Amino acid sequence: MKAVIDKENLLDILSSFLYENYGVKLKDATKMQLYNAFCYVIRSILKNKYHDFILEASKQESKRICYLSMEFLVGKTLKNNMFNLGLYDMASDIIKDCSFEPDEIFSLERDPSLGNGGLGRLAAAYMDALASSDYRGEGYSILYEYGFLRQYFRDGEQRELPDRWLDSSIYNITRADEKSVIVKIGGNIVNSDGNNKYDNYTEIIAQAYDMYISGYDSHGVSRLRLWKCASNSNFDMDAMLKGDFNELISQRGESELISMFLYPPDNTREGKILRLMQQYFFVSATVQQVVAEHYKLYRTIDNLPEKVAFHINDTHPAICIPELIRVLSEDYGADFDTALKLTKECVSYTNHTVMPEALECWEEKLFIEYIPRVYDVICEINKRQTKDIYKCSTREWNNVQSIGIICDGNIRMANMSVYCSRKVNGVSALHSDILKNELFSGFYNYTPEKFTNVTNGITYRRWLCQANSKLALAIDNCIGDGYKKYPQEMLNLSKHLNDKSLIDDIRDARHFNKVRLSDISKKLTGISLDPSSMYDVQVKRLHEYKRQLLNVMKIICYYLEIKNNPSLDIMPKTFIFAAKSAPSYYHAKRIIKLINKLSEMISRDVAVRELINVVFLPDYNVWLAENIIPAADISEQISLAGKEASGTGNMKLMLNGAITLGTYDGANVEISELVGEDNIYIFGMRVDDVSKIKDRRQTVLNSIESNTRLSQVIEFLRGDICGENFSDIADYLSEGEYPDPYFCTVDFDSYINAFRALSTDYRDTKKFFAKVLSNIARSGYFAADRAIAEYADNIWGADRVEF
Ligand code: 26Q
Repeated sequence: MKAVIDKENLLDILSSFLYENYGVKLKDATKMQLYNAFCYVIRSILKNKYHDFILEASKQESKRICYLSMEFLVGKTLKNNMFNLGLYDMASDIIKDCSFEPDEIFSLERDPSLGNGGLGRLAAAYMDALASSDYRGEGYSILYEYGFLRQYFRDGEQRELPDRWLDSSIYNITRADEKSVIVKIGGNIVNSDGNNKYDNYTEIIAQAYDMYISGYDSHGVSRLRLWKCASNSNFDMDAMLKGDFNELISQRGESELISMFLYPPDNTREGKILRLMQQYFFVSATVQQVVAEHYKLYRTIDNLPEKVAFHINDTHPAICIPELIRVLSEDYGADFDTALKLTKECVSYTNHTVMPEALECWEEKLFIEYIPRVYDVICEINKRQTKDIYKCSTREWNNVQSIGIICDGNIRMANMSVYCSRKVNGVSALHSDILKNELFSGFYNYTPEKFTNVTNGITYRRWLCQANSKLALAIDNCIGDGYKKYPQEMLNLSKHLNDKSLIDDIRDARHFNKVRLSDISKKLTGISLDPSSMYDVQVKRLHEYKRQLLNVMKIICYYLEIKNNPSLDIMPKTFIFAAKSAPSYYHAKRIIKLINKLSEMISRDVAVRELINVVFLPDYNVWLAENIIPAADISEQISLAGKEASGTGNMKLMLNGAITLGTYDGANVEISELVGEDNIYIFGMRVDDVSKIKDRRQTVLNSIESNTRLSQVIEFLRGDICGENFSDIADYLSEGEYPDPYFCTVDFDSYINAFRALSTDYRDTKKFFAKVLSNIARSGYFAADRAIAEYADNIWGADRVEF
């Protein structure tokens, strides 16, 4: 691809920036000065490119795709923007000429962790893909002052530190000065002379900050608008929240509380007022602004659905539905039914979870108190939905119970989102089927055409070309680099499954990445890794359903086997974990401690430590993922079937040539269909098997009783593991009314067998690397570019800006 500017030009701009700002020549610049100079260049190129793009998009009246998400886990952006602008090689040469390594410069940027995990990373991936495919994409979220927690361990336990990422110099978020919006919260609605009047409310100011994300080899640039809260002087947050929100209030002024920090999932249905305020704050600012801009341009709201799509990333921004109805009717004079109709044509909704405890519900009384106008709108929507249901005379009361919006004093956000959206999608084929047949079956009966699937995608250029440049080079040499723009071209690799020199290159790349990861591990934990061992990787949020515990049980089983039979001929293995737990998630935190203690125990045991190494890398984030994933041999995707909506780590690992060891869940199903059963190791119950289980407790107890290895593993947990006892986890697996709720014990045997088969196959290098190559060759499907094209065609009805 052609770079946006040539090298001479780039050198000129860098030099004059350095001279004007620091009085130094390029060659004498410090690391930080050089970093700032590159930030300046990239920022100004992005702004210009965005300006040109929007000019053209406006001429063509291209549809605005407004992607609303509480989270955007963008990762470091400098390298990505350089790469996408075609400046990466040029910049690397310049940096090297200045006697630095490119990564030394890129590492100066903080990793903005404005997200918890998969859902946030997906939103960021889609910003990149929208721009790369020349769609007019706009992300909307909150400029959190504190990102997701930073994790460290003390005596193996997770401890948390705040992530005050905005402190350090963030090069590419700039204030869009004139763009403030007023959001009104609290107060009450009084009826005087037959008219409703909103009174006694509190005004907060939403200030817009923008980040630009360049597409790859395209004209497109996405704009991510992050709202920051500032207060008017009459603001009394303390009173608003009535002491609900303790610690931080006392330490800080009240004004910026709303955009102060990102919530970790709390795994309970109990809502937090501050989180509700965050949701309303950013969707209200967004909706008000977008509609105002639309009206200014077209002088009508009738064509809003033609020109604007609002997409909600799970239900967290679902309040945009009643807010849009409110704005259209209160501010633009639409009657309620017209406003509802327009809203239903504008909004679409992606569901990311089927776990009942993660479905958002808010108590009615919170809405009445904090967002009374929104509450009134929801009541009206609810009335109309009930009427709709009764219009279809064959449906009965049961249905209202399952699909109703307001129920037992609660507002069910998922039901409102389905009822008011043009399209609803799940994030993998299996997950979308579960939505249709189980979670939203009541809705599916009425409006089957609303439901669709878009299997998730990843920014594969980041995960392959940037994170694993050695592998990318090997691929370039074999099939050219057209796949960087057209990911399906990766399929051409499948003609080279027996190409010895390609396989050697891939092995070399992997070895290089393994050494790189070992160095990082040494720095972070003091533990080096043996690059000639097999790297078995499980990296993702810590959650019971993801079953990190099952992986631990496998490791213990292995450990016991070696202890019993020291002469066993086993290939050395390194088990790598990285995962953050929500601070209040007791059980997840115990599993973290178990892994850390097991790691310590094994590393002290001379009889086994040459064969097994367990390491838990702290503070998992996008940067760490970029260093772990390219080094992996095995990708652990072992959730209980039916629980993982899709997974995206599974795709990143596949793209980097790791072999999946997984259950038939989420996007593992699609991976398995693409690569074929010879190139993946699937084990365990399927969704149907899980739902057929009648007596859950007895099934678990039978599994334990019938398997000696398994009972030994559970017994082992009751013993001393580096000064700690994990009987609570043993009990969790085997005692009480609901033992082992995610069926680790039931899938244990089949998991161990699959792992054995995989370990055996790993020893045959030729055979193994043919599998590696088959996986890489078929990973093009998981490009976010493909997912975005599906969203545009089947959900948003949006066209690319033409150039
Ligand atoms: C809820 C209430 C209060 C505070 C926080 C939350 C909250 C925050 C984040 C609830 C859920 C999330 C995140 C969910 C998530 O990341 N889901 C994952 O989405 C991925 C992208 O589609 C899928 O690949 C994963 O399977 C899914 O688990």
